[in-house]
Amino acid sequence: MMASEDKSFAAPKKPRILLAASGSVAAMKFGNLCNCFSEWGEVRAVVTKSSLHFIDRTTLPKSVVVYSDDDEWSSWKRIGDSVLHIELRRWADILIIAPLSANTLAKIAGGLCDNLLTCIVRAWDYSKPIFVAPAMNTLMWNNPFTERHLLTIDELGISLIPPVSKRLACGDIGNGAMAEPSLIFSTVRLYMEQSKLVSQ
Ligand code: PCO
Repeated sequence: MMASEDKSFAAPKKPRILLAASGSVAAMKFGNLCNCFSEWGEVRAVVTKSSLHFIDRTTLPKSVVVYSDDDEWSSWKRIGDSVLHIELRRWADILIIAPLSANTLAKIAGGLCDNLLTCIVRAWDYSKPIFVAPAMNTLMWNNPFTERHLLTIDELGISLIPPVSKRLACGDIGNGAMAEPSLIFSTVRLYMEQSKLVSQ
């Protein structure tokens, strides 16, 4: 048998996708995003408190378990009990944050970890990929902090799926809208297949 041939009978493992939403109006598309990824991998979701303003829970597939800050410490009573942000980062093959708000971008770039999502990022094993799809008002996107923060997260090894120009939630027209869920899905899937992190 050739070394490269796989003659095992085991079903190929589905990629374990950790999908996260932070507080931007674009979180209204989170259900759509979860549906795209659920057809391909095993999906678990992490939501921040602010993202919950925009997420309609009824749009999330039933198979997707949703974790929020309240879950982080509710199961922890004593040393030896599991810590949720560590369990989730061990479980995941990849983390995708879509939308990534200006605030969560700044927190990640500054190393802050004050909620479930930022604790996962701070505790991340960077041999595994993270993708982010920012979404924010054009002036926030054009603010000099954004470039500084993007440079910093790029150095950490986080991959960017850039925002696009269109009419935003507030009526402004310009860059800052989250990339379409279908584009986020195809970008991540292509990456995982090309880097052989998942079988095709
Ligand atoms: C706030 N921010 C935004 C967020 C970025 N906008 C978007 C799109 C949505 C509609 O297609 C809201 C998803 O425009 O990602 O608008 C203040 S202006």
